[in-house]
Amino acid sequence: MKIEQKWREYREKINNFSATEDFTKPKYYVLIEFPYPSGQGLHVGHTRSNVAMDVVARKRRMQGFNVLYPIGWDSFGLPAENYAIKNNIHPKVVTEQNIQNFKSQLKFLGISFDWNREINTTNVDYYKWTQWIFSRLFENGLAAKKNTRVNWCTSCKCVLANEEVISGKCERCSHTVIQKEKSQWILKIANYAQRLLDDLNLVDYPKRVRIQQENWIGKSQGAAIKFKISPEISCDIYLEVFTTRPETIFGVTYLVIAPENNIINTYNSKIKNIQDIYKYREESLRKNDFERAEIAKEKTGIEIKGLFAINPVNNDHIPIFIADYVLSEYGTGAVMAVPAHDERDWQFAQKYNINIKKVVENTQKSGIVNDEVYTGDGVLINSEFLDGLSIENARSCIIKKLQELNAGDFKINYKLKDWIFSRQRYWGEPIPIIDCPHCGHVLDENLPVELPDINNFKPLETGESILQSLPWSNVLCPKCGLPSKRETDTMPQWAGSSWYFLRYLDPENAKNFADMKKINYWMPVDWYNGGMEHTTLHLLYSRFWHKFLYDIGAVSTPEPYAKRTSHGLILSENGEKMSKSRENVIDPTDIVKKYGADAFRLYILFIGDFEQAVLWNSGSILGCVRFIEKIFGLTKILVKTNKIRDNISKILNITTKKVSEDIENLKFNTAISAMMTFVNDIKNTGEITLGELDIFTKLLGPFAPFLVDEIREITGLKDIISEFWPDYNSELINSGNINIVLQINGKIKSTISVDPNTTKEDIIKLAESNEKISKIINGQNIQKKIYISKKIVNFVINF
Ligand code: ANZ
Ligand code: ZN
Repeated sequence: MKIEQKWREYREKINNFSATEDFTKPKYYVLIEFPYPSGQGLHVGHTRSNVAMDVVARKRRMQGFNVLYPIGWDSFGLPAENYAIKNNIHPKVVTEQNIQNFKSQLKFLGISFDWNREINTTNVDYYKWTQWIFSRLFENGLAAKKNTRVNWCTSCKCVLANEEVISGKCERCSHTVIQKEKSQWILKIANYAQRLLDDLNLVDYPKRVRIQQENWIGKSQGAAIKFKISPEISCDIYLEVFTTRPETIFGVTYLVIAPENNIINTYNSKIKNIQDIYKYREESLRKNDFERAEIAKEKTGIEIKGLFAINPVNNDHIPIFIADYVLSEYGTGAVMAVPAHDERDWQFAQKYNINIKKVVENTQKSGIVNDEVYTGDGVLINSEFLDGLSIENARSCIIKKLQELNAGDFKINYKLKDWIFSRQRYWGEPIPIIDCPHCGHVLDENLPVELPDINNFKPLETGESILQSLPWSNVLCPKCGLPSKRETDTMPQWAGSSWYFLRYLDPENAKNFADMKKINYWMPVDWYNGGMEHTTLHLLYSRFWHKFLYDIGAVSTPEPYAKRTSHGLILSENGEKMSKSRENVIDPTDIVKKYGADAFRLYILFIGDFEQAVLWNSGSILGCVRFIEKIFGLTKILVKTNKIRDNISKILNITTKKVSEDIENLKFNTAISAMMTFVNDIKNTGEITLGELDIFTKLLGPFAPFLVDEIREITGLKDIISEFWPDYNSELINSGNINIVLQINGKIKSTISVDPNTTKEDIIKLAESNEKISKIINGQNIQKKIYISKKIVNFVINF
């Protein structure tokens, strides 16, 4: 431990991990999600990403890159504010204490961050630029105030974004979320939906991340169709529906509108059962979208008596219902119901005894399924001019017809909604807008708009921020001078993290958020690792802001992150999520004090596949402690020659290749086992040469930096900082190997090259995992595996 402290101080003093401003060097930008400095401190789960990316950063430095691996604090947000309210202490003070705590924890672990670029979203010098970006969004029409139904947390007294509502509950406090009508700032992220989708082709994201982004954006292609309403009160009033199945229009037997639909108010004098309708509407407004859209739930609704709709293609008169399974915010908030071919409509029609008209025939088993809903492929029936057409052909045909009739057109719809951007809380960036009775919303160009220093942060009973009650909010309009009111909503926590990776490039810049030369050099981020829980919120928001900055020429790349990876959670020993309330949090500092930072680092990487969730196991760390002792033991059998022995050369090359590749593929655990194998092999020979130790410690350096610094010093090897990552010789790795032919049912499919000492079991395993073979045998019934010694593996399969 003393050794570690010595090297910790040494590295800090000579500043080895700062990125340089030498823009002639190739660059590499490694990023982790900057932490929210919570009062609970860092737990072992948080460190998985930091340590893993530290290995990457250290390897890249040895590969000759100018590496940027920065750290900062995402420090606005509710927990600090709630704590402040409860304990009567300024959130700024709480936040500062938490940061100091996190900082010492991270330094203890020996993460090679560039501490000279530390940022903090609650610093005025930082949030000035968050406000600046908001101002540009406002100028470009992408920020506006809008009356919307919002998710309202009854406990936090705060608006939540859709992404912050989990199964109808507040993500933070788990209290019930209700719907409330409120005037809110929104950012028009939906305008960027298509580009956020398209540009996934420009980046290297894991499949699971990509799919989550695509689903969240939720693109649907179909048609918007207008149905006339009778009796008509005005020829411009239609019910417009959005459908992904326009070809089923002859099967429409009713329309359904969301309870919020305006038609009800417009026609209230014509509706015979208006009182019942109002009652139903009131009841459904109490539910949130999550409850309403639940597929399993029994559908409810009520017919609007006195009105009917007219099908534009055959002039059928059809009833109109209101039902809360139709969401007002999706599509047009109205649905043409085709009970024969849509599950929900079918349930609804059964319940309310509505006609079911079949228009698609299942050509595979025609005539069999008559009274069940059919959602599959087939040909059109009962549909006049569409009869006999395939679904695809019928779709283009009907849209043409609707266009002719002026009753409909192609339509693309996205599930991605605009981003509700205001919070009625104190501890956030003030929105730099002044509301003037004469000029409307006017930008306050005098940035930063600072949060006033106060000592009571409790929101008002009305749910508004305390800022509204302060003299601070009374200003004169910058345009006309009339007494006006400042915007007292603040930004959500997602604001500061939507652009932080840009501030790292130039954290002190007072004229710009970052200098363009630096942006040109450093962007995009080369490798960004973070949690799966951030793939729909933070990743999408920050991509949106970056694209906007790109559009106004403020950054040089359309995408912020070239490559994204994601780590699995570290769970407590009994499989629960670690949290203070469960009292199962493991503090890395305790482990480091007991076993050392290197042992901790090795263990957190060795614990299991980086991309999968794993259970923490305090006992297993001893294996890593013993590995470190073994490595120290090598210095006792050291032979002072730079030579690499012939019988060691091959295993050293194999280890180098394995460690080099495994780091790139996030297989830190198998990289460490390869190094363990190497150490055992070396021990068996009874000695190690200085040349061998040199290469081995270079491989180990990114994983266990303190140990390596010490060993290299006492054995007279050069400081690893000035050394390069070792190369390997592929020819040597394969030399002396034998080729094994892989067959399936006696036919040659591939070959593998193996060491002649490999066991039969291992050879069969290698054969099974061979790319060509595994593709064929996957999911098949293997009857026999035949091994002909040192020559052939043959899989016998009954296809
Ligand atoms: C007629 C139809 C026939 C439909 C059929 C489906 C099957 P996605 O894929 O999610 O975009 N829909 C439209 N707006 C809705 C709303 N506000 N609330 C609830 N449901 C709504 O789904 C689009 C389909 O969901 C649309 O296509 C519509 O029903 C329904 F055999 O129209 B469909
Ligand atoms: Zn004015």
